[in-house]
Amino acid sequence: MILDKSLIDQHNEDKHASHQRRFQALAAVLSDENQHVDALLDKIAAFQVAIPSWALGTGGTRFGRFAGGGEPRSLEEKIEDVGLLHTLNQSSGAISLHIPWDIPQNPGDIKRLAASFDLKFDAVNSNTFQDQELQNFSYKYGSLSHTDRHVRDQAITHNIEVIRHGIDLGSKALTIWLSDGTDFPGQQNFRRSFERTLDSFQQIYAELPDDWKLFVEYKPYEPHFYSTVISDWGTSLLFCQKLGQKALGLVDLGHHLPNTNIEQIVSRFLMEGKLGGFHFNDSKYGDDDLTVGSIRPYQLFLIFNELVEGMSSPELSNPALSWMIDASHNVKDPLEDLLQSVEAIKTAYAQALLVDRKALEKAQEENDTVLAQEILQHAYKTDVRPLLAQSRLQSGAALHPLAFYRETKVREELVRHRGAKAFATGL
Ligand code: LRH
Ligand code: MN
Ligand code: MN
Repeated sequence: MILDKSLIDQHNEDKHASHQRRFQALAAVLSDENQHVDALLDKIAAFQVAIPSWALGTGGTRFGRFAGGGEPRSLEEKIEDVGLLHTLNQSSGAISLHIPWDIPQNPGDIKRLAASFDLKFDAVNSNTFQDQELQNFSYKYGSLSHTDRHVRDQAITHNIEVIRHGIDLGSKALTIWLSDGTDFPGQQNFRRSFERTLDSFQQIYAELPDDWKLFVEYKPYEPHFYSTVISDWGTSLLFCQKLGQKALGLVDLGHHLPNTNIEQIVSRFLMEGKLGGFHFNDSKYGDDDLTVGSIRPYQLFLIFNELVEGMSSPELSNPALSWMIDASHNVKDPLEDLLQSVEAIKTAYAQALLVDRKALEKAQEENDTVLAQEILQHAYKTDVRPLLAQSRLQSGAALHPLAFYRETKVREELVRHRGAKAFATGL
């Protein structure tokens, strides 16, 4: 399905007058506060968040899945869906593939299709957490960390194949989330499983093209419940430091134990120049993969506050970051959910851009705790929605993507094209 751009123009015209009133009011307040509105709009417009190919179908739990219909049945249709999102918000200009869930059979065609929607390929993701039909060895007791060399070799070969797929598509990074771990005390020797994993990583790293990055994702539990090999940011950093310059940590917001201070982790990674990117989602209990910003928007803002500070600091030299959503759950229309997630990410980013850095630094130096909080919360409480809408308007996107999506009955149209029983493959 390809959206008719003139419908977006019509939508923007209908909403233009009320939007202008709200935007002009905000722009006046921001100018009074010495903010450069045009520079803010440029930064907001440039911020692109990649969409994972596995988020386009309704997610499930181990107890069930309630698919919604009209879901993409192939990689081509997944690209079409991301194209739809990008047309609506001009902020989702990349797709991230999980191999072998989404193998590009004919990479030339796939690349052309993506380019027709103005989409790039973000990091490619390997999968050694499931056994595939034709594979020789099982990952039941691990993959890159396995005690048996044959299993490790199989997992290494898979990762190298994923790099090759990525090269064909123009990706520039491989993300490894290693599910390896144990379920019971004593099951494995922690040190040896680390060493085996490092050896496997080194072999994969050796195959990375010069201009590629390797993202090392960490997670404290699930699918294993006693230990995981890459349990936390410290372990991820350790691997990255041992591997070399191209290896960088990846922060998935859902991969922390409750109440972890994620913004401080972000600051530490940035300090070492070792932050690679993000998997955005939100959670109440564990790796819930809920819509970004739906549970703890203030935490998201605080994370972006560190990101903006760290990425603009002349003392630091972290490489450019990769932004991706990693969320999918049981109840919402996945496309609506992704529109909400992108909006939440850009909201937190815009609010963080508003933080008066000089005043904050002064308050910190003078130990003025009250003022420091006031400065942060002043930015956080600013309603930046008209700023985001204006940035969309200037980029040719819809003023209100979600409203447009519903008004034009996009999902109904997808169900008509693909069928009520079209369920996406993947998770
Ligand atoms: C693991 C994870 C990881 C996977 C994705 C499907 O919980 O976050 O990033 O690749 O889910
Ligand atoms: Mn993730
Ligand atoms: Mn996860």
